[in-house]
Amino acid sequence: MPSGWYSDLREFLECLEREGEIASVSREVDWNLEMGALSRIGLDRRAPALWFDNIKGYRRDCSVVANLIGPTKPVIQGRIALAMGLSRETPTLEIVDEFARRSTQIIPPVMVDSGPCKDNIRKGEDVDLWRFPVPLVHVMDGGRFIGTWHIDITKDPDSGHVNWGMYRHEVHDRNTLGWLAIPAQHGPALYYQKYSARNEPMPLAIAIGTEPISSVIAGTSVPATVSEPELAGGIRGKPVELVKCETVDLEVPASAEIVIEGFVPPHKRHDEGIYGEFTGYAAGERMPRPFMNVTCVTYRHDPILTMSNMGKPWDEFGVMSSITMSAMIGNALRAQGIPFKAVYVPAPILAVIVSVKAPYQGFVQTLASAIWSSKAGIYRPYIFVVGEDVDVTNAEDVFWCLTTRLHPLNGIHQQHHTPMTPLWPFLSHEERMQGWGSKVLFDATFPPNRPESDGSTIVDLRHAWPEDVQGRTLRMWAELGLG
Ligand SMILES: Cc1cc2nc3c(=O)[nH]c(=O)nc-3n(C[C@H](O)[C@H](O)[C@H](O)COP(=O)(O)O)c2cc1C
Ligand SMILES: [Mn+2]
Repeated sequence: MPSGWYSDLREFLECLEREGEIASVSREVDWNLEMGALSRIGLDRRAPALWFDNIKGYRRDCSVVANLIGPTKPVIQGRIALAMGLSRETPTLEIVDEFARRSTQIIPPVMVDSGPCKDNIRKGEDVDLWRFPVPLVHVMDGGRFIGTWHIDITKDPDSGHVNWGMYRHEVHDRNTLGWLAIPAQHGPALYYQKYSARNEPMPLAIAIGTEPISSVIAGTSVPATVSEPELAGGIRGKPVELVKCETVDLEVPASAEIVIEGFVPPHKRHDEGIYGEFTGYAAGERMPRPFMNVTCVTYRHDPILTMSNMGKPWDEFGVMSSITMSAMIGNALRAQGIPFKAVYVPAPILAVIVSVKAPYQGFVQTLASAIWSSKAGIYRPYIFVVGEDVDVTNAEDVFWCLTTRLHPLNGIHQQHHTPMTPLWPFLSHEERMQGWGSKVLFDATFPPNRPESDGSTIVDLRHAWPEDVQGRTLRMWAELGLG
């Protein structure tokens, strides 16, 4: 069990070392597909995170950490539990509950005068993003992506509200970066529209390699009314330390490994993408998108670049979101007083599974509407509602419920013309171009007024034997030593 909180990425890496959750790779590895393939193998085998410090063609003073929050054994979210200061064997729904509980407290950030991220400062002509061993992760990627696990910091030009997000960044050249933020989903894409309408460039700062919680919060769907730096403080139980940028009016975590500052010019576009994504597909097209002119890069001595390898489940986004989205959707339902037993959003996070005991006829529709109107729920095209006896984290249990309680005609409710993300693999080309999506609710609950005589009595250990017989036979089973 780790003690205390991590002030920077390096302290978290020390914790992972103590827990056997990170492995050093000191033999030479190529940034060109080899780091990508090795980290994919690590995800598939639920192996420790990987720390590459000998990258072909690069000085050894910059290393790369992959799979920081990747899937683990025995509990898939073990490293995010460690990031939260919990035991790595904490059961999934306990991590979700703890995240949900802490996310209702806010702890504002504190400003500091300087920090390790200012060890080295390179401005203007001295900016060279190729200095860092940026990986080409998948063979289908449109380029090398430096931003795959980081914080994007932007400010609403009207309200001054600061947003933290996480959007992929392809390196176009030594001082130009790609930027993909999907409008209906993200504040920054709307901020950019406001700056553009005024013909002004949008300031953007990217902090790579922060203490673990801040980056997790950047990748979490947080309502626009909530401040991510304050939420990160709440989850950590300790404020985030921020420092001013050199060339833009924004603040970044002081202990970040690498900080990239610059502006997204209005109206201009550069071809961007594609990238192998968390859905398990490289969906969408390489097409003109906004980009960032980099004005300054600051970095720690011996900087560590974090790299996330998106792809077929499980990847880091799936691991992280299975905790954070489940918690945020749960909190949205609680805020509206809508009863439920458990919510789980497993990778690839397109489906929300909720267990409930429906208190009245039509309740499931209200539940689905509430999920789809919450920030974390907007882009989940599938909702599966199951009975409260079902373990939402157990795919076999969920499948049993779906294939026995879901009425093939009456249990399926579709919504047309909903907002979409181009990353949804099932969309037709026309839908992608027109920006239309659709959603579906699968109601696998027995109606509240259904008589037991209609065959809804469950036959498992808990329901088919009296409690005293269950207890007695479980003890007998243990004595028999049958495992
Ligand atoms: C590694 C990683 C890369 C991501 N890249 C993008 C991206 O390029 N574009 C995007 O719209 N969302 C991306 N996401 C999802 C967003 O980070 C997520 O939706 C988050 O809620 C964004 O914050 P916001 O709600 O403040 O915009 C990515 C997530 C992760 C973990
Ligand atoms: Mn955000």
